[in-house]
Amino acid sequence: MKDEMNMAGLGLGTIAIHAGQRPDPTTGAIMMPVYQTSTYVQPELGRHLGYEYARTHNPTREAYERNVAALENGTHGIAFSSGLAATDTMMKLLSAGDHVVCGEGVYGGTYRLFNQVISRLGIEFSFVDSSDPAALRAAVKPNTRLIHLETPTNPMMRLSDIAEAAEIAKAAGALLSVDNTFASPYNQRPLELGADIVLHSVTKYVNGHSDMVGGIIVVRDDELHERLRFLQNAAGAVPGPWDCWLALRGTKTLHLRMAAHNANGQQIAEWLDAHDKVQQVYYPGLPAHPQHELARRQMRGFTGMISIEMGSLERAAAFVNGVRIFALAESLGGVESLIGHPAMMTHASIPRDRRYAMGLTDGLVRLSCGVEDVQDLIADLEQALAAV
Ligand code: P1T
Repeated sequence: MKDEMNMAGLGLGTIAIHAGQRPDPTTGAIMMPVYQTSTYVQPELGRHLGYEYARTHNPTREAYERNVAALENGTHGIAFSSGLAATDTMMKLLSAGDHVVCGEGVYGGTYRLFNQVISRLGIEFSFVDSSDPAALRAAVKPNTRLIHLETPTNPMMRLSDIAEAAEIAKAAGALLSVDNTFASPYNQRPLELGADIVLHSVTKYVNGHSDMVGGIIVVRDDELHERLRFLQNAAGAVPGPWDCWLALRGTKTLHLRMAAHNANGQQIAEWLDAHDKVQQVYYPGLPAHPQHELARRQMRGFTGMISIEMGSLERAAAFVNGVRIFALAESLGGVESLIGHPAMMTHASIPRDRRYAMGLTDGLVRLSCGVEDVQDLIADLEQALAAV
């Protein structure tokens, strides 16, 4: 039976389809089976076949972890039951008395986890505008152990310079973690830019089909991997085998999906930018985006995520209630287009003043452009805007 393919020098599409997988040794099945089991029989006391209990090991999960690790150009993937479970477990690398510098533009649930849960455990946070390297540098303290960024941010589409943040982290003796959910490994690979940890809500672009919830961490360093692998098993927020299989199925088309998301996102952002009922468009692929140059340097494409300012809650509500192909729902990154109102949905747990300071107003609408035919998406947005 063929061994796993060596991925060195291969393109991302080939990696997406083949990395981490080999035909099943018993039957030759080309697709990784779903090992739907909680435990493994041991031939005799003191000897097992490498698998003892499914919280610790599962072959379907391992194939998916190897696959995403290769997509991120890392060496180890560690999978979790949700994006927040991945973030929560990563925070268990820290101890009471440690300090974290966190980009202020992180997903509302990440902010809630840090501000309402982890901070109660004696870990201190500074939330700063991480798009400004000077602000990041100024926030570092002698006990800073982690710098955590999201780039682009959800939903303001602000970027942080990962290479520069990696230098700041290194000088401080801290780790740099990057939530790469919005970009996906097709558009951005933080480990190549010096990050120590990359994290995904797999629920979004990595899986891409809105049919499971999951999270993953990818690292290159063996010792960091050992610590995170220990925590994965010790804290136990692992995904089930079916969800791992769905994620692994999703990654096979990551390169095809992302190329289509990028193309639709760019075209729709340009169309919205020219529309007189839209006051502002936040999209890194537009030359007027304040970090367009950084986006071109750090990213391969700009995704299907677009936020727009409609001017008021009433106008935003009229717009999101008027769409027919776009669906009003939380989440993002699936093949189908979604629309959301961050202030009342995904970012409702962030206090109003903090939201407004970031530009996350009650008039802000977020679009996750799927891979439908772009003229149909534009026609849908046109008819919904006409009613505003
Ligand atoms: O939902 P979960 O898989 O636990 O992932 C949390 C998470 C982490 N990081 C980013 C950047 C995210 O956007 C999310 C989840 N976000 C949404 C559900 C949303 O609609 O924005």
